[in-house]
Amino acid sequence: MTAPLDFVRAAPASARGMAAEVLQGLTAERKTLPPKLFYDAAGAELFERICLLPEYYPTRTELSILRARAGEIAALAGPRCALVEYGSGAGVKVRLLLNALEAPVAYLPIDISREQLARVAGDLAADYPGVAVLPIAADYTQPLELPPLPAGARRLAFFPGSTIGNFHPAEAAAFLTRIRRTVGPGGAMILGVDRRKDPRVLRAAYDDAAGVTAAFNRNILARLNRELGATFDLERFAHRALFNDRASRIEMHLVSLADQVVDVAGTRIAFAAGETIWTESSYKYDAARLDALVTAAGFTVARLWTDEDERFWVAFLRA
Ligand code: AVI
Repeated sequence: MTAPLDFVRAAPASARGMAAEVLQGLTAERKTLPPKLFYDAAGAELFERICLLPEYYPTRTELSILRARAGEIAALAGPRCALVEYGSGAGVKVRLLLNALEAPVAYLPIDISREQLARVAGDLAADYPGVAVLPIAADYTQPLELPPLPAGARRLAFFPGSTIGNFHPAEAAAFLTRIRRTVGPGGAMILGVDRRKDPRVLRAAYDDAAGVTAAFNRNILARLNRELGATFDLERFAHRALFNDRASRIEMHLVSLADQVVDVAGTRIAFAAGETIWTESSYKYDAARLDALVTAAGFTVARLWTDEDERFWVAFLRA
C-alpha cells in the first residue's frame, strides 16, 4: 500500500536562497557553510563510500546492533506501530525493524530526495504488503504534519545513523522535542547515537587514509562552483578534522592554503592563509550528555544497546 507522493511540505531551496545562506556563512567573522550542502548527487555518493570505509565504524556498528537487538526493540515497541523514519535514505535499516515488529501498520519515510523516496517507498510497499507506506517528501528538520494514521497505531519515530550528532545541542533538543510532540503521549523513539571515545578513533573516522572524507568535504566547494558560479580552486583548500574535547564534537574544516580571494555569487570573499571554513560538527555523546538531551526533549531512556567495543548506542526512548 503506497500513498502517492502528494504530501509535500518542502520545495528544494532556490539558487537565490542558497546563495543568501552561503554568503551569510562566508561573510561571518568565523566562516561557515551549512552541512546540508554536502548532499548533492556527488556528495551523496561520497557519503555512501564513507559508510563503507574501514575507519568509519558508525554505519556497520549501528547495523550490527539493530540486527542483534531487533527482537528486543520490537518487544519494547509493542504491536501495531506506525514507524516514522526521519531521513529514510536507502531504507536499509528500517527493514530490520519491519521484519521484527509485531504487525506494524504503517511506515512513513521522510526524506528530501523525492526520487529516492519514491523508489524506496515502492520497494517497501511491495515487500511488506500489510504495511501502509506513506512517503513524505520534506526537510525533516522543519515542522511537519503526519497524514492520518490507521486507528490505534502506536507512533514510533526512528532516527538512525547518529545524524543527531550533526545538530548543535540546543538544535538537537528542539528537534527531539518536535518528534516527541509528533509521537504524542505513549509514543516512542529509536535513536542512533555515536559515543564519545578515543579521539584517535574519531579523527581517523573523519580523515580516512583513502581521502574519501576529504573529497566529501571539498565537494561542497565544487558544488558552489557548479551551482553558484563560485571560483573556488579546490587545490587551495585542505580537509581538516579535529576533535574539540570541550564541546565533545568532531569538527570538519576546509583550510585555505594561501591568501586568496574567491568570487561567490558576485561577492568577493577574502581568505587568509590558514583561515578555515567550518563545514560540519559531529557531536559525540556520553551518558550524561545523552541523558541531558533526551530529558530536555521530554523523553526518557527506556533502554540502551551498544556494541562490544562500546562505540555506538541504539537508544529506545519513551515520550
Ligand atoms: C551524516 N552524519 C551522521 C555523518 C557523521 O558522521 O557526522 C556525516 C559525516 N561527515 C563526515 N563523515 C560522515
